[in-house]
Amino acid sequence: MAYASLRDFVRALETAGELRRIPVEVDPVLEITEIADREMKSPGGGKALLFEKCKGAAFPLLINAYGSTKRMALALGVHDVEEIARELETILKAKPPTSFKEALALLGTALELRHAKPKKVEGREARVECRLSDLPVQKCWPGDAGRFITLPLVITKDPDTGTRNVGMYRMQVIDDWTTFLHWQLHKTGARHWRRYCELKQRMPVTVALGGDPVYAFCASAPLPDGIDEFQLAGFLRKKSVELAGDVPVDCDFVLEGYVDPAEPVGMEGPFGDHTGYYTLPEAYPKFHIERITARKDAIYPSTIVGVPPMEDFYMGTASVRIFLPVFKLTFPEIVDIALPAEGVFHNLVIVSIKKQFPYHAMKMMHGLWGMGQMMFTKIIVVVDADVNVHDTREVLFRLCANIDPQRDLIFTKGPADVLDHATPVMGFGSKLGIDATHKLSGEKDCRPWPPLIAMDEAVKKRVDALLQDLR
Ligand SMILES: Cc1cc2nc3c(=O)[nH]c(=O)nc-3n(C[C@H](O)[C@H](O)[C@H](O)COP(=O)(O)O)c2cc1C
Ligand SMILES: [Mn+2]
Repeated sequence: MAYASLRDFVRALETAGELRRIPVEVDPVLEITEIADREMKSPGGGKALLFEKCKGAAFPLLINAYGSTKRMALALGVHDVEEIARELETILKAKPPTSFKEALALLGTALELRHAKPKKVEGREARVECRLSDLPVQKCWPGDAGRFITLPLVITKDPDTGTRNVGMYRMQVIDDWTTFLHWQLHKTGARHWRRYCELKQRMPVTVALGGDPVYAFCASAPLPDGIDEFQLAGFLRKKSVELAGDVPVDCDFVLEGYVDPAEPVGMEGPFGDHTGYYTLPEAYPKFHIERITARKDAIYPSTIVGVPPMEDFYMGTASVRIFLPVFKLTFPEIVDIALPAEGVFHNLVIVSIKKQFPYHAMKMMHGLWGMGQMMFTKIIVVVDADVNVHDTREVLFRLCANIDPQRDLIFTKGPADVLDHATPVMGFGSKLGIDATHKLSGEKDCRPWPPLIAMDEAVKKRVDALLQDLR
């Protein structure tokens, strides 16, 4: 189902009892964070919050709109994100692709067939001109360098192929017409920018905010370079994204401008980040804005990141659920994957596998480290197929019971999340793989493996009946 606008989604949240309106004036400088953080940390992720009066700004602010399993599904127009995973699995099974990239390319083809390809249209909603200080951009945490736009759709193009990319890269406000663009080293926007630098050409950049909530989810999803996020959006909302230029017509705000490769980079940050720590200042380019327009009824979408659990956990989890069928094509041994909130995406991945041969767990680790943004994963724990990876207690029990540290741990190195402050060098670090599966006879240094204790099914049934009689 497609939402006609962000306002339309707000109505859906309200109908579902998932929205709390805040009618009193609240300051986007720190105060909204304190309220939103309490909400995000309340059981199940609390509710979405609509701040109707933001101090010093002309527009309302929506936050925590994705911050629960239910709201995340609602944003994607389904009851349960697993519906999308199943649909994707059916499409992929029709003509099994041989790689992750091919799988997504096939997805693209499937989308074209169902007319989910973006559609060019003329003009958009009546709009008003504005400047950045009209927007309720948050200063999130006390140590932040300033105000940061946290849910932007940063739209850029590959200068060689013209291929579009939509990435979610935070933007630190410098003044009314300038921001930083925080596209990290490994992201597609950064690759486009490096190419413009080589060509010594001015880089056109358009940033959109709001519109159908599906867009922001797609901008954050780990699609391979070359796959258009708006194509995925069309698939998810079962309706083509209507574009005026490269911007969905229903977006609430549109910021048009450029990055100049001739201009020296500046120091962006610090910023209270996903990691739960501040990221220290690093060099990033400046975005020069030439024009900002807004819908008359515009709502400014925002989020905060920080000590987990936060709203982005639900966005990341939805990505993993939706793309699990794609992972399984390359790795049919995978049963399930979990990225616990405490691991903030890249620190910890737990994967269960149907173990078929000696050292299978090691093959799984290397496979994951070689797949897209999974390359950033610091610790991978592999468990047997019967372990519920979402039950951290069960995982810890098996991990502690099944490993001989010397035998079952592997260390390696590779690209790391640039936000990880613990790595010795930015963007590069060591990795730990823990094989917590049962060991097979072909594996070195292990004795015959004992069975896990479990009661006979027949006895369980008899006892169920017995207890029923007693009640
Ligand atoms: C709330 C939020 C904020 C994010 N901020 C950034 C950021 O500032 N810089 C960045 O490189 N990635 C950031 N990300 C992650 C990227 O959006 C994500 O890696 C995405 O897949 C990148 O798309 P790309 O492969 O098209 O570059 C953020 C994600 C979320 C959910
Ligand atoms: Mn991309």
